[in-house]
Amino acid sequence: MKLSIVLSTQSAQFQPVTFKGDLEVNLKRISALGYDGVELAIRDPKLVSLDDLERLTRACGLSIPAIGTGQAWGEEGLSFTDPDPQVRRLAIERINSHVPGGARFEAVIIIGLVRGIVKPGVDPAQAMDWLVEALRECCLAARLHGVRLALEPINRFETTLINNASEGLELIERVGAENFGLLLDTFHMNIEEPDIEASIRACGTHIFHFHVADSNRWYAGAGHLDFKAILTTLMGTGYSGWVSGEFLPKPDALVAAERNITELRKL
Ligand code: LER
Ligand code: MN
Repeated sequence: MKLSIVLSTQSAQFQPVTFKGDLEVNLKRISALGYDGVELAIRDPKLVSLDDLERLTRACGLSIPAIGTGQAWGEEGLSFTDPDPQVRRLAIERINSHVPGGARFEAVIIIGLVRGIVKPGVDPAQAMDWLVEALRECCLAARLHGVRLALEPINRFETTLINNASEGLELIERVGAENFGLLLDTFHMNIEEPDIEASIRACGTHIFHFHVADSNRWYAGAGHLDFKAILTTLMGTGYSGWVSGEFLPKPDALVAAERNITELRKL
């Protein structure tokens, strides 16, 4: 099982980004704990140097399996489903601007909250149409460079668009792109899925990336999720991707990261 953990390349409000702050120091810490990779949360690729990221991660022997993009929503309000066409255009361009990084690191580009929410006064069917259109455009741009996109079903308290695995699978059908799949996150699944293992099996080969946090969004082992059953089921689908820790830095980032990897390696 290839294990990674989320690291933000810049400061952000989103709480569960486990590591924030000095990139070099954090990469060294993550590598020393035994992680194989680091999932980078990048608000805007213009703010980072791919050369520097490659040099720094290589020096620590870390891969970059995925790039998180949600800060474009959290910090700037960009989304695929905003009623303002200019905002939708900027969101599409922002996601397309992650493609060079995705190609260089063979990283999946994550479509989390940048999909947006159904804003007041917007017809939900219209929001879905905007979402499908935007995803088709981004998938096409990414496909030319062999890059994959993964949409993350996110719980109802954070978005009204695509909360669970079955909605994710319907969206995959509608988008109809080979390089489009799902990112499943155990924290969201614990809220939304009637049966976590059954949903993992239903998503099967459409799973491009996987986030772990326990039921309380602390590290694996801190809550009541059965990670043995969850990860056995995931591997049973033939999944050969990454299991990436995205949890609250509690009691602090280092302790959480250390306890998470200890728990998961035990399985
Ligand atoms: C991001 O991966 C995530 O899980 C969301 O909760 C973002 O708000
Ligand atoms: Mn997540």
